[in-house]
Amino acid sequence: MVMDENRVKRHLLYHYFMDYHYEDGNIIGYMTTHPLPISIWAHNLFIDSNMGNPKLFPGTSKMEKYVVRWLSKLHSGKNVEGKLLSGGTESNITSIWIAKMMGKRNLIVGESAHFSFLKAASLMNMNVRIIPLKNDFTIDYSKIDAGEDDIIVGVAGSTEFGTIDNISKLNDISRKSGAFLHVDAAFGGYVIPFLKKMNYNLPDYDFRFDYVKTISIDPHKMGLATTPSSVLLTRKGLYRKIEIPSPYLTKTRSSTLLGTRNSASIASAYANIKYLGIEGYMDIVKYCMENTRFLRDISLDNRFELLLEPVMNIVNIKIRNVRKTVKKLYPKWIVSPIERYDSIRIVLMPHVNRISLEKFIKDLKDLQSKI
Ligand code: 0PR
Repeated sequence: MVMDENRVKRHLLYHYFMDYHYEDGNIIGYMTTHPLPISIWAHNLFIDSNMGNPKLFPGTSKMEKYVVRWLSKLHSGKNVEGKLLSGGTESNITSIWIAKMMGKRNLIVGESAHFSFLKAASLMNMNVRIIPLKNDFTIDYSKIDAGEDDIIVGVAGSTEFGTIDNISKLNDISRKSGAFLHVDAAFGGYVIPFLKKMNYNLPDYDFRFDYVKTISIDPHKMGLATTPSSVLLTRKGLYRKIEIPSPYLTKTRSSTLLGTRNSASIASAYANIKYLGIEGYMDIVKYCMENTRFLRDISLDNRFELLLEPVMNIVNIKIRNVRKTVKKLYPKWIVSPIERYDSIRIVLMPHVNRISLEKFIKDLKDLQSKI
């Protein structure tokens, strides 16, 4: 042994305290949070599970099916399958990979689509057409000229604005053109269904639209599960398009990008669903939306302008000199710059509270008066 356990632990704590932590209250611009305690317990219990070799882990496999069924039901899915992948990036890449194997060659994304689609296009040598946004920060579908070689991406809960593209229109375009339609609900998939159950007037985006082929939904964002985790739901049979032989494993065909798959996150996502259920998730989303409203109101009271009325638990505050302000706020406040729209993004995750928000707005106001 080079070091005894206690010394290793001291080293770990030293590095732990170098990091920022959600419970400190200063990370207010990012869409991850501290996982629920039950999901951490579940994660640790299944720490050595590997769904790359599923027949060694039938219990984990059963939980994965349960999580997929639950999310499918929440997304009007019939004849839908899914797998728990490593994050929104892997889900989006996998969807584009499936589409590629179905003969698609070009990617059409809105200007606010997540950068993971550019990675997918780079990996698969695809052309990308970037479509501008309308005034409401959703994709301007009237500017899409799609053909049957194309993939159209719609976003339900955009990374920067929390807006929801008009999937109904994208579905029509897909029907007419034969383009493949993917919906990125990495953030919105654990928010919008619950808001709709609370009678928020939000557009539909899920499998009720017959041309939606795949949907990404991330438990490690608003699902409050451990990282890494994302579920890619697909119409039945689509994972088969990317199947590769894996002859020496317990399942002789592999249809995920990763071989060894971190499967503790399956247990984590499962635990949260069992613990919270739909009602519990509704309560969490309700709390986040109350804080969204609170931040909106105190921002306006302090003469800030918002880039848009919040759709979900994301607020964009317009400021001057974005880069400099964000730099000056750090590390007291960690927010995301959206420089091209002269604004900053605050994501009202469950760890963000009103006391922090009040202090933040005061600091922002002081700083802006000096910049
Ligand atoms: N799709 C959407 C709509 C997203 O917002 C994101 C990530 C992804 C896909 C990709 O997901 P993964 O990061 O799981 O691969 N959006 C977050 C963001 O860019 C990711 C994030 C979260 C980054 C927390 C930093 C961080 O501290 O804000």
